[in-house]
Amino acid sequence: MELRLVSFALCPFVQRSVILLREKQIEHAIDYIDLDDPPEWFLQLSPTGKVPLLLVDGATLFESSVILGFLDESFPPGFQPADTLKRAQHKSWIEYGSSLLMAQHAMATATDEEAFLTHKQSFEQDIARLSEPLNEGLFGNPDEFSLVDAAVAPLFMRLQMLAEFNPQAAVSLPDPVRVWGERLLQRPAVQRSVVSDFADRYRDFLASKKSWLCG
Ligand SMILES: N[C@@H](CCC(=O)N[C@@H](CS)C(=O)NCC(=O)O)C(=O)O
Repeated sequence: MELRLVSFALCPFVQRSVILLREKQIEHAIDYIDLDDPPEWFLQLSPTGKVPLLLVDGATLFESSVILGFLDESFPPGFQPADTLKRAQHKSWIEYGSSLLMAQHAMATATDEEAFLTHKQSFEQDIARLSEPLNEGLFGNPDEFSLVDAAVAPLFMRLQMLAEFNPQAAVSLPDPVRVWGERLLQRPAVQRSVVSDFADRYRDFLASKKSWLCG
């Protein structure tokens, strides 16, 4: 199977797939595009105009959660629970992870202090909801990797960087969530899932959006 991932270097949704590809050591190629000036071939292939796309022997997959499911089911070992209810619950939390990524982006790109603090407060409430499945053990043994891990690790990476850019961006996290994030950030597949100058590019990107945090 020939796999080509179409990426924008800063996209957390693409990063989910890279993490899984690296965890499973699946051979793949990555094509980076500029989302401010997307090439025509990309617009032809992507119905939503969004990355990631995964090109599989020329067929096109879109939506990060679908790509995660395809890669997991096609390349053993599988990282999803066998139990159908638990598997569906994992998918629910992956979707929740997507909404957290959007909320984090809104917080990071807020252009004044008041808007930033409003976004931060609601983000802290939203991310705290992850304590519930963690406390219930829904995501399994901490040493077992799951697709939920791949889906939320980009969130923790950006939270850590934002706090380094500006201490006011440090969000308070309930212990189970904080520990989960710290554990994920230690995984080699997560550390190697972004371009080498990611932090600089991310800060420049936020500055270009007139982010209050990086102004
Ligand atoms: N629901 C999509 C979200 C992907 C997404 O929002 N990608 C952003 C970059 S991080 C994008 O391509 N934006 C371009 C646009 O909205 O025109 C997924 O999970 O794959």
